Amino acid sequence: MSSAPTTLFSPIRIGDIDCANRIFMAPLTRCRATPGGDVPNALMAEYYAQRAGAGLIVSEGTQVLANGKGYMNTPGIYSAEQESGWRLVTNAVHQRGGRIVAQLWHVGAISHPDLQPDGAQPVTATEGFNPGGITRTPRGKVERGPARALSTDEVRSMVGAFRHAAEVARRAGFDGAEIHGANGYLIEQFLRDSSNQRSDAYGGSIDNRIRFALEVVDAVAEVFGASRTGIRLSPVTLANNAKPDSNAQATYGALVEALAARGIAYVHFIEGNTGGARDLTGFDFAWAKKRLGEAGVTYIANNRYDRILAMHTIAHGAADAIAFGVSFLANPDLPERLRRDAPLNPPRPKLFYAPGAEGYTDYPAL
Ligand code: 8OZ
Repeated sequence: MSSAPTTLFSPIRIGDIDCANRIFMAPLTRCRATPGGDVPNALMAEYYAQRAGAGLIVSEGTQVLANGKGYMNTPGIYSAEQESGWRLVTNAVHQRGGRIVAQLWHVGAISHPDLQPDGAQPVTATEGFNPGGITRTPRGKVERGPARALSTDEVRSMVGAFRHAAEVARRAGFDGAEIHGANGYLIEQFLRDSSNQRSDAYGGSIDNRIRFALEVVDAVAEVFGASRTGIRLSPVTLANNAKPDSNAQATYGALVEALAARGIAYVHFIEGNTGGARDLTGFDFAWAKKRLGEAGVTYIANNRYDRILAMHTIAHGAADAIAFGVSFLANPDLPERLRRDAPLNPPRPKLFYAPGAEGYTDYPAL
């Protein structure tokens, strides 16, 4: 029996989510939520609906708690108003035949007191951990400072916050949830020994450092089912000044084994340094693809893919789907353009995080 070869344009079923093609929209922070309650709105619904031709849309990072916020005007996913706002988004995407999962996010130490309820100190794995760097708050540009360690009880509450956010996402009509375990944010702060020096059950050994991530996975899977739960990982990124783990292969390898055992829908890998060179040194991504594949877990690849690299990667079975970030932002009809090998709109980076429709919903389709 012969079957058509798998291409970038072939449908794929990811857990229980049916996707029309393997050209996915990567999560992209755009800072267009309505200020005040960080509420998703009609403009955001239009933006996502324009991109419904993606096999799967991963929403921008959406904070699971007010203290999980690290940038101005990122949307939340914990309040009743936010649930209604997200309902606009999921309805608009579904009406166009698309699929969308919510990316559940807590920035941990990447926040700043100016962005916290009551000007509180941001929270993280280790007392005093300071990722450094400059961020923008309502006061302008400010330097990040040291965060405080979550107590063991607070870590358990944080797992509950992810569970609550998944419940909001499910009621809002999302097809599933992706846990943001990448790019130097809270979950990655727990994973790496460079940012986790805890001495309780959530620090020290690899089993302890991956515990928080796995408890979050299990909590989200209780809400959506494992077949609608994914996680994004960046084993070797330096994003947000993240320092490498002393043994990324061992740490992330143990996590991949545990995720394979759980049979979640997918793992979404940032290959190399986020938005930077595709230097894959430090983690064996091909091993992860093979190990997850044996367990029926989809491998989504991301980081600076273009049409040719994406087509070759799918044809060779090195990934099951490819997530495109900047090119999807600038091309609402990216799958159609890749199909036809049509030219792409150039992105306008100055408007990536600016308010309003300009540089957001005004990129033309073919
Ligand atoms: C760019 C700007 C703000 C946030 C990430 C959520 O790196 C982000 C992000 C990216 O994962």
